[in-house]
Amino acid sequence: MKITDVKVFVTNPGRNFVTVKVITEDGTYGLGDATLNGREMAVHTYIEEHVKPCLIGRDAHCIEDIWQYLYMGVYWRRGPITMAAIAAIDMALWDIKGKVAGLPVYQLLGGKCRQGVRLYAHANGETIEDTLDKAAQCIEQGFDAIRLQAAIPGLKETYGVLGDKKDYFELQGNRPLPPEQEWSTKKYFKLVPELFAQAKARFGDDVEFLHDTHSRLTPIESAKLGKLLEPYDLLFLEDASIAENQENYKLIRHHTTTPLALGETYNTIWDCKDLIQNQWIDYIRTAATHAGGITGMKKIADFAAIYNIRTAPHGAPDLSPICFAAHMHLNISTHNFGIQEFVGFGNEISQTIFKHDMRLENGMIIVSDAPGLGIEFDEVQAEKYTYKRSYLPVSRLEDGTLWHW
Ligand code: GCO
Ligand code: MG
Repeated sequence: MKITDVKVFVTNPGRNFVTVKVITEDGTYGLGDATLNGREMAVHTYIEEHVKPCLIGRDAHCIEDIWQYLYMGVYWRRGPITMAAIAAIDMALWDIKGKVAGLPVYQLLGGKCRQGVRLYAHANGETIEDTLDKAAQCIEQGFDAIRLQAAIPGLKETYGVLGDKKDYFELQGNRPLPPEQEWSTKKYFKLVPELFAQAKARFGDDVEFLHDTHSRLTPIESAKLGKLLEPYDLLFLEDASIAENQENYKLIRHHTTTPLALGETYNTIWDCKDLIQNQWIDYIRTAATHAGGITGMKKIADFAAIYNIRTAPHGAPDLSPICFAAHMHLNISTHNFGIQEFVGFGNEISQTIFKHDMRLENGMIIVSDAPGLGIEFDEVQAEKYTYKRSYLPVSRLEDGTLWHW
């Protein structure tokens, strides 16, 4: 079943998404997500110039071989741009295989391990009280796992809170140059243990809480935070410290029993190898779009399973609904799946471009039974909303030193 064309679209229904369509000789096509926040056009060019010409004429059924051809066969392995390109092609090929078989992709991955996919929602606010009121709304909607982020008093903008923006699309969609935010570990420590103390006092044990430090702390500071949060029994603490040096987590791990999660920026199994085989983390958060698609994610999940580490795929608004659909097929069929991050199905315009029949029920997603990934992309509608350059923020300490964002 020969590949006859590969198309790449960059659309901006409020924020940028890179979508890939692989078309075969009988007209069957598959869709993939290649969105790389703030570097969208680099992936677009990579696919157009360096991937598409090599795929025309290849057999769309040879998913693993094409994955290896684009990974091992390129000499310049790994990296976010290469891996986002591979990811999108890989998702599209799984979509095609499912459509040809007449089966949803999760059936090709081994079938259902559970009835639905457990989610964690986001609650964020300008104050602790505001954040907890948002958490109460999530509980009313049926969620029993909630990530809490509150604005840090005295700092210019805080990661994970909306400020005066109405949603994540408005927050992240239109920043033609990187905005600057401030960081102070001292001010952060004044807020965060108190946030979780109040959450526990207000909601008790029925809800599980999570938190994303977004890599702002040094390893010993992360260890301290983990210890301070132990009484509140977090489901996990995410990205406490950066782990380019994976050994950072050895130190954190030895000081705290707060479960640790990491990996949303990782591109391959090699980025998390030491973390997994030393059991320094509890949840691996790679995303299909950034870690080589369904094929890449499956390799990581199976490796993690040996060490009792569960998956918790990244679910930020900068991953398109195609990635989310791919995650659903993985999550429902992966035995060591833990939990999926969820921030809604996108804004109204985005929902007219990406169409699917995934259902949200009681804090869980009921996965589509449509053949393939079960998602459609309206090209005509997408073309109305053209690419707009937009960047993630950068972070500085109060004295101006550049810091991890
Ligand atoms: C999360 C992430 C996001 C990232 C974003 C960057 O846990 O959802 O940390 O908020 O910052 O995906 O592009
Ligand atoms: Mg995160």
